[in-house]
Amino acid sequence: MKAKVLQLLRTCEDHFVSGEHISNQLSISRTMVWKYIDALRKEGYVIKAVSNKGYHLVEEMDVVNEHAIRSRLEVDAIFQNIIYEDTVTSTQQVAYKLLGEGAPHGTLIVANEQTSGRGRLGREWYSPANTGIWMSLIMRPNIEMQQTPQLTLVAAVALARAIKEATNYDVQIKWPNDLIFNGKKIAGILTEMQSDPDRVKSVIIGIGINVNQQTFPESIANIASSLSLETRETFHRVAIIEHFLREFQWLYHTYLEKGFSFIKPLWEARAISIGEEILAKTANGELKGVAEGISDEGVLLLKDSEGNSHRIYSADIHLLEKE
Ligand code: BTX
Repeated sequence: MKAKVLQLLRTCEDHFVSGEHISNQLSISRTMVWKYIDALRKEGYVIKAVSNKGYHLVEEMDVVNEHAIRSRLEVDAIFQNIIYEDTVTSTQQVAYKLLGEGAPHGTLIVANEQTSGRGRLGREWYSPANTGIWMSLIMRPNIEMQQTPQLTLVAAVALARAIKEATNYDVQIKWPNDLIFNGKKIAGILTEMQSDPDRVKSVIIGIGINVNQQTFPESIANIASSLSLETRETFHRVAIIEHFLREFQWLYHTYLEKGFSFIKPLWEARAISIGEEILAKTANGELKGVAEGISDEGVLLLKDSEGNSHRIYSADIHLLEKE
């Protein structure tokens, strides 16, 4: 209900909305309207009340919680099962637990802070409170197992587009899972698949976005940054989440319908490593060469100095000229 009150206040952004209107629209008493307004104020929303006029949402603070997200969902949004926690070990871990309890397709887990956020291969993901977006999506796509890595690329395009819409800044994608701003990593994606021997049962897509951090631990300060550090502005995390969910839902469904060929040009238009000399560190060793692009399946194509082509399914990519 709080989400609906917030939604009504937001749709009347430029003017007052009367308590009577809210009470009629939501079929609740005027006293209940007042209680919800009071609760929203306590969360940090600045809501002006003028007798005979009603309520006016003067300022939205960077409030992230379940109803702040729900109030911004499209009517046809698939992310109806929203779980918000203040502190978790890792939203991926929460997602695994919820999967065990039968969580539906389109479950969204968001945390304000992660104490054991993780990246690929068990690496640490720095996830301090109040400044970043740490979330996981549970999806149950009907795709082949080898297609799962494509979902990382779908999410990367959705994220780049969402950041552009919410902040007006362009970010780039480094294959397979990094978002880069001014040469530094501002977001990462971790896609984990659960499968039977022959089919994908579910996929957990973890997204970490550095939004308003002003500092980073020394160990990653030279490679990591936040949207705020790069632009000297601050951003509302919930607005970025809103745009991401919309973009991801649209791209995900279009991908399932039309295949990866629809995503490929959108991905390539934002790709940072293509045409560059790179070092790919794979589980089987290192390969040096020019990144030629991605295949129709989303696999990275690399040509070494002897002209041999290699298909890279999973690796860490280092741009040689710039690093
Ligand atoms: P990755 O393995 O590509 O990157 C991990 C590496 O990135 C680390 O080893 C470190 O060098 C660097 N790093 C650590 N923290 C940060 C940070 N905040 N910003 C930039 N660089 C950093 C990337 O893995 C995938 C990350 C997914 C994170 C999300 S958050 C929500 C979900 N829950 C969870 O535990 N993980 C995912």
